[in-house]
Amino acid sequence: MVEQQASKDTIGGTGTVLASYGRGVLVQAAGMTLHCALSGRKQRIVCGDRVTWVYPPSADGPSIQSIEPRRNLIERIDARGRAEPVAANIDRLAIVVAAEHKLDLGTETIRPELRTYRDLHMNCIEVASQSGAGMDDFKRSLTGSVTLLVGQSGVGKSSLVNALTPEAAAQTAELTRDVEGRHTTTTARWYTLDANSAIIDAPGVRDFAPPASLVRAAERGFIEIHQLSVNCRFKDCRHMEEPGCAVRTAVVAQEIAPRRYESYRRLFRLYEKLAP
Ligand SMILES: Nc1nc2c(ncn2[C@@H]2O[C@H](COP(=O)(O)OP(=O)(O)OP(=O)(O)O)[C@@H](O)[C@H]2O)c(=O)[nH]1
Ligand SMILES: [Mg+2]
Ligand SMILES: [Zn+2]
Repeated sequence: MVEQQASKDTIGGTGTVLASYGRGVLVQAAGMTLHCALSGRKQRIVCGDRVTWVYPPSADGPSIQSIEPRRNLIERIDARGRAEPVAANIDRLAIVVAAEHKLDLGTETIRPELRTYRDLHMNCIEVASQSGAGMDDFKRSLTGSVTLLVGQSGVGKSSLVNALTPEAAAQTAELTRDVEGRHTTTTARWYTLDANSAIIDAPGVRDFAPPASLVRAAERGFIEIHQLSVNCRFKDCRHMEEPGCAVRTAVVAQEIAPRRYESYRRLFRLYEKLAP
């Protein structure tokens, strides 16, 4: 919304942050795209933030006045183990994985794994941005929410976004490209799909290193393990070697996919190693 009284007055309004570039942010406000200065702000502003901006007559351009409280904040852990904010106010994560290095031959090889996730009621969409296969399904799944794409570098997140919106295709070339000339995404970028839907393309992850402070959080990522943990004998069961562990019983009974349990164990050990 833009409130403008007269050209000599301060103008301003609210908007959504499309991208944050360190020195400034790109804001979508009432159909305009504004480059706003941060004017000495301490708090990091990220893609997806709702902000108010002002443009006083004496200023060189618009700047950010305030950030609205966030519903949530997605962070990644940088090489030094510090949390780095990526995007805020997200409704859903879409985890992008490439089947065998993007073989467009199909997803037969990973069907059994997809089955595991589908059984956990996670929506799995098989999609190829180059052939366009599955793109309609993908598009439909994005309707009515703000979706953040996450996944390893090079799996095709930006290619999916480019196939969805012409606006993205035009911008990718300038926003990306690393020293080796690869088109790798360097900052999260919001693309509006319609009045209620948006997709955010984010930089890929190369390694995953969870913050050591969140050891117990390993379990949270595995909904089936988390749900069963209430039946473990010990309230703080780690589901490793403890007696009376409902999780291990379920693995033996094949109610939990062994592969999922193995992933849990691997993650748990990684947390343990990182813990002070
Ligand atoms: N064969 C095939 N290649 C693809 C497909 N999608 C992407 N690629 C190629 O894979 C490479 C990496 O794709 P990107 O879309 O840049 O990957 P990304 O996930 O955005 O990577 P980061 O920005 O580094 O995280 C590009 O060379 C694409 O052309 C696909 O569906 N099939
Ligand atoms: Mg990318
Ligand atoms: Zn247990």
